[in-house]
Amino acid sequence: KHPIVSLLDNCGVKINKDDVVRESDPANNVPDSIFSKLGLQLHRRDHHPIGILKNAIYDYFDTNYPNSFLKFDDLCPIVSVKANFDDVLVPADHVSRSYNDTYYIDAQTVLRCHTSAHQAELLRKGYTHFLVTGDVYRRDSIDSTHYPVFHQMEGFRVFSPDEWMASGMDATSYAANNLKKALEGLAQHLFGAVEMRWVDTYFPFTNPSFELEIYFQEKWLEVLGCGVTEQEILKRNGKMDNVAWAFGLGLERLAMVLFEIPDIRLFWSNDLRFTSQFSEGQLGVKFKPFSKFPPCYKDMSFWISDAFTENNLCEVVRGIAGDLAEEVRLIDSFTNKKGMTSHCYRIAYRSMERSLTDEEINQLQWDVREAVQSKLNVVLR
Ligand code: FA5
Ligand code: MG
Repeated sequence: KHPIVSLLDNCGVKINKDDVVRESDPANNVPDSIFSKLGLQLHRRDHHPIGILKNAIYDYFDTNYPNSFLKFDDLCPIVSVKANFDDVLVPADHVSRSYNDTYYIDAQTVLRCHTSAHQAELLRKGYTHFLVTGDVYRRDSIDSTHYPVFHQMEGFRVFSPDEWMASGMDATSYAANNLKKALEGLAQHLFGAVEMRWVDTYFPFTNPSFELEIYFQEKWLEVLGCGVTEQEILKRNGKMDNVAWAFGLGLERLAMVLFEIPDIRLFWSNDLRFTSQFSEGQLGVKFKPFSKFPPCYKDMSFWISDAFTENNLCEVVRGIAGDLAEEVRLIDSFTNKKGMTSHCYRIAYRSMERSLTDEEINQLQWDVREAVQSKLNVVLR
């Protein structure tokens, strides 16, 4: 039985299962490496850093808002295009809808690219305070803080008019204020003192919208997005006279800061030297690297075609090298007189668990070159 079929059974998703497993379905762009992650639910393992973090966030909400936030951590990651995009007002031409950014099972069904996919459904069911934790899927770049499968926690809170009226503030400022206080409190609860900053941003489903960044490994790391919910979403789902805030936490990013985990691939490691360092309820643990093998860099140059995208390249690289690919970075690009554009990418190979031999890396790079040439319609130089 194909793993996705049992998953669909459990989710009660009504789509044609034959379509899902038919590799040739033109709308299906989900590779095996992603299929194999479906259903693993790292966020439901109490000894895994993601599960430990989820429970710590639950504690914060239970303490500060007793008996108010309902928790969901088992909603099906396979959702309709409507739930993932339309219901949260993502415009028809928004890049996130493209096959380049999102994994499609068929033309109407995707692997959710954010936990916001559940907002409207839960609002319609009448919930006003909820947390939704789950695995989310995106075609994305390759580096230490990006992975095509990761975990988010959505938070949503609806206010009734008397709540902001009493404050003398307008509804939007009241909600924005309350949201920032809630998340600053969460950061304080998780990290104690930490260097952080708010950045204004845009989401189709909130206005105003913000991101929180934390200073980590000498860089600003974006850990969450949030904002005041667009009135249209409330209106469509029976909350016309209310105001609400919402957030989406990047759980890997927060766990990297909390446990000092340097690379996002480690969350998927079954190596006991990783897994044994964490235990249920233990927030104070700092990860001790068990090996520091040097990365090996290989460069690859090619003439691109119009259809070339970096996400496609990254997926080909992951398809061959899996988690041995640590980073794929554009290091040079130029266009010649004939209008042809050349890109040079540097791939860093490194195992978190062992040292790689020269033969192994050369073979990987050879296979990557072959695959890039045959699948991406580019001309190697
Ligand atoms: C969203 O996904 C919004 N749905 C969040 C939101 C919810 C905003 C509710 C407003 C209201 P964004 O694409 O920025 O936003 O992702 C949220 C977080 O997920 C990021 O801040 C980051 O911490 C994490 N994240 C994004 N992409 C990756 C990735 N490839 N690997 C690991 N973490 C990621
Ligand atoms: Mg973002």
